[in-house]
Amino acid sequence: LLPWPKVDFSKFGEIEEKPLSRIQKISGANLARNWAMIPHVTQHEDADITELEAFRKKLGEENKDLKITPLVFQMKAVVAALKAFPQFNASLDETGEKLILKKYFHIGIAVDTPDGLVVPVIRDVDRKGLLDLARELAEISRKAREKKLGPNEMSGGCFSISSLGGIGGTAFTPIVNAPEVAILGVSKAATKPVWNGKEFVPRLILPLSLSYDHRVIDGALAARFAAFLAQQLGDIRRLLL
Ligand code: CAO
Repeated sequence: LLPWPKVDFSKFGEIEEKPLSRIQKISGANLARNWAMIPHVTQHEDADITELEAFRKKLGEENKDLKITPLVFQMKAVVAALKAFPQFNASLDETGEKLILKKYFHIGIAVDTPDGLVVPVIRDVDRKGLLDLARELAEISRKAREKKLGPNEMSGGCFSISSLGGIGGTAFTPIVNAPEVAILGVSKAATKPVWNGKEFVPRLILPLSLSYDHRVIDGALAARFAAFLAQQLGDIRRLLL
């Protein structure tokens, strides 16, 4: 690789120097390694969450003390997909010759903080209900923003979710959080006209972007995983199974 360009920017105009935070340096090194070493592909999929949103709003009205965002439903849908496609709940060992399949379901959640990106892990998502997950999500995002997360709260993840849905966007290409083999990016849900065979009807559509390590997962499997996820989110009866 060519060395990083060394430029005296002050030659061209006024500048200011700002050192990177400790978190930015650590996450930057990890992101750079993962981006360079993992052959990434991103599969995009749409989920119709019209019914899911109606249910979420109802649940929110019944539990006013809690903030129940779409993310907790996405966590449950991801666990269902990991169970159906165990290759996604896996890591390559350090030799790159063996796949380690995990029988537990710990999900990392990318949290944006003033000092940079951190990924706390919520353990045993398969064994927790939506309300417990909402409570835990609020707790870890608060801890993340107050820099109170311990190392054990940021390790052991099987799969990560990066939700930019509260901000905007229609799709993006998240970077796999090694040694995990896939990550789900979630963009902002929007009402779109959908053809139901007779007419266009307004439906709430959630854009999903699944990045995966192509050494471990092939495109057809990723397309199936993403379609399965969309199906889970599209039919809350499945999600509650
Ligand atoms: N579509 C539409 N609206 C959405 C949505 C989606 N996909 N996801 C969340 N929302 C809504 C929420 O319902 C909430 O609405 P109200 O304010 O009306 O209640 C609002 O957006 C804000 O949600 P939130 O961001 O506070 O909560 P969350 O559970 O969705 O996310 C957390 C929590 C911690 C993941 C988030 O705060 C965060 O930090 N996101 C950024 C992650 C990030 O930086 N990823 C990038 C990694 S790569 O650099």
